[in-house]
Amino acid sequence: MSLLPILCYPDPRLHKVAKPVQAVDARIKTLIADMFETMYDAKGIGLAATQVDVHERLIVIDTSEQRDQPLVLINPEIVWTSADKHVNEEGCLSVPGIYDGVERFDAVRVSALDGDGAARTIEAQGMLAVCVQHEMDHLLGKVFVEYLSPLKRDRIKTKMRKLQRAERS
Ligand code: K2U
Ligand code: ZN
Repeated sequence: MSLLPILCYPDPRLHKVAKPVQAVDARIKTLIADMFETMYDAKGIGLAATQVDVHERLIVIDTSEQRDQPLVLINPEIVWTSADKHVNEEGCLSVPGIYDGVERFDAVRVSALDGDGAARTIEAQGMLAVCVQHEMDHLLGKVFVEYLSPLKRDRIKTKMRKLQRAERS
């Protein structure tokens, strides 16, 4: 398994729209393993393929306390959303050190293929529901800071560019 580099905002590749996975083959299974290694190493609870510069509809998630309940969503589609929404504080491995409130559905139902290519439907509430919505935005080329005001977003872009310049020097 390998650690994969995570794209950092405002990298334009984060805004590419992912295409459906055509086959759950050896390439995809290796990518799934590498994405989990990368997510756990980065202390994340979710990671979308877009964030590692692979523009296919694939998400890995583990919201468990023990970090032992991996969830793979291939070609995920939200098929139901709750009536209620709430604002939750979100972060993103592609926007390190930035946290802010985003309104999401309290619960969602998602149909997807699992890591073996079998069709599944999952009901998500709480943090899992937030994470699923956050990751599915990534597959559409959307980063959570785009829900914030233009002023906040510009300040974040400036801060990220400074961080990246410092890392290069
Ligand atoms: O970058 C990512 O897509 C991983 C996200 C997933 C996530 C975002 C918002 C809310 C829940 C999950 C995070 O960066 S993982 C880091 C994290 C961990 C716990 C709570 C919030 C953020
Ligand atoms: Zn993110």
